[in-house]
Amino acid sequence: MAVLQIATRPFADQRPGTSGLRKKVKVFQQPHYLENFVQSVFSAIPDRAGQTLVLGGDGRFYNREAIQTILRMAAANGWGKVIVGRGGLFSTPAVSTVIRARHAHGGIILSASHNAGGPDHDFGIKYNTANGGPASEKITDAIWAASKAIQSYQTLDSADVDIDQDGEFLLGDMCVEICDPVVEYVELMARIFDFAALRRLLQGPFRMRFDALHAITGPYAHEIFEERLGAPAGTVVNGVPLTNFGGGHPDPNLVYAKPLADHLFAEDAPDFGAASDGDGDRNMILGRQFFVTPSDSLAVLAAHATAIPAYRQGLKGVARSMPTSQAADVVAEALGIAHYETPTGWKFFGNLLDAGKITFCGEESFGTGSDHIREKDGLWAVLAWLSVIAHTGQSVADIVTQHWRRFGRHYYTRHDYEELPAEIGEQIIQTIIAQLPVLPGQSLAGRSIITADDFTYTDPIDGSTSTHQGLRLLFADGARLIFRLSGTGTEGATLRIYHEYLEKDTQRQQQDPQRALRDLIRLGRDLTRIESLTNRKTPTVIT
Ligand code: VG1
Ligand code: CO
Repeated sequence: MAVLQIATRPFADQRPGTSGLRKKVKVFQQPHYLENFVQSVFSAIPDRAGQTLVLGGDGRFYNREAIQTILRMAAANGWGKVIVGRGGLFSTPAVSTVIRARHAHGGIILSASHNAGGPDHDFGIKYNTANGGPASEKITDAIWAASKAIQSYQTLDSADVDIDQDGEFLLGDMCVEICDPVVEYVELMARIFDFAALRRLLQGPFRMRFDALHAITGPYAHEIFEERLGAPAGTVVNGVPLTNFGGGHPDPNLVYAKPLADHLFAEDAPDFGAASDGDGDRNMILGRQFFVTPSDSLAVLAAHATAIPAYRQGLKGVARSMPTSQAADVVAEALGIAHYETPTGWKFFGNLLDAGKITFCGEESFGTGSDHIREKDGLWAVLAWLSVIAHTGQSVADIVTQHWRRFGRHYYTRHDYEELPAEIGEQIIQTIIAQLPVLPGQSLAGRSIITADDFTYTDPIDGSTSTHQGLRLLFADGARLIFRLSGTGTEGATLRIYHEYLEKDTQRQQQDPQRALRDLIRLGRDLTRIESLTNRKTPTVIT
């Protein structure tokens, strides 16, 4: 089979965002667009010859076509072997698992995660390195640089291969292995958790529902909850992955996973509900008539970590992304372990995990995980919660309210304004940046501001610095108001406003967060002038 050198020209918009390159499917379908980006990824990995690559995606529209293109290009670019999940499928946590288990050099994940799928929606591509985690900014910058200079790409003159049968075959000089995408991941979960104890829980009167939102976790959840843990058939709903996720947003929050939320808030609700996102790395946790914020979830799991066999020795430390509430910090201080604050995006946890500084980490955006892999992991979080429930014998609501009584409640809410005109998004951020110097010392929303800055992070392991990671207003009482533009959207700009304060008074821990945070919410609206600039009276999504 001949290697072809195809001439091309750079596209100006191939800069990876918070988590890889995400664009409309139509953008990816332009001639050479996917190929240019894949070649730029390969060019950023000069030592790839003869190495192993893991490849798979969340099954969204264009997944199968992209797999064929990438296989041909991988063969032409000298990779030794590519391990592909059967049908071209792999969840993000499973890719991370397989990279580590098989000592692969890296992996390519095809997903736009929580963004909608289908011919008119989103596609995405992300590169992970040998530790199983998202490529560092150094590598994504190299990919971006390569994409701006590209003149040609290499591919193979070959027919499509069969990705639906397990086995190994040669494509040019490269070995292709098609494997079960579920097995290795499930084995890892069985090593971390006490499956016998979870089986006892799920085979008793305890009832749960897992909503896979027609995304990638369906096959994994069926195998874990129904096959291995013996939960009744029907525990997993929407468990068949569809290329358009059944027309919804595969985003596990109260807005996009509303049917699950409604089910858990109904009269005869089950004890526990959970959902995951398009690529399986996010999680939403619900109890009967109870929603657990992701920030609280990280803190609760940290406080109860020793209930899980793999963490019985305790945690080395915990980390959270900057906009995530400080609930986990309070637990870390009580446990006498270190805590870290990183910018948004899982790639920033990689060095801390690799260096053994932290065991658990999480983000407010429904991401929780541990050092078992280098990605956030939706089903891991669900199994962790089930372990805490099995261990304590308590309901989700009791576990969380007791946690608040002990550590205080971090009232928290995030307001998203999606699909703003890009220049308005930029204008809002610049307006706040202009005010940063005069804000400290002022008293606003009934509290005094002590710091107002644009968050800069210096990685404690390699000393690298990341700037412009979000605007922070820090108040004297520990409250925070944070502003960022999303780095994963594909349409205009998405403004995220994060609000938080700590309530230690146990008599005042049962309020509606929107009410408890109303002064900060109003201040956020005023400072952004969102209503007068955009005419939007309410956010698109409130979590
Ligand atoms: C969002 C979240 C961030 C998360 C990222 C990828 O990024 O806020 O916490 O790491 O999505 O998650 P942004 O830049 O839009 O705020 V996933 O599940 O979409 O890979
Ligand atoms: Co995701």
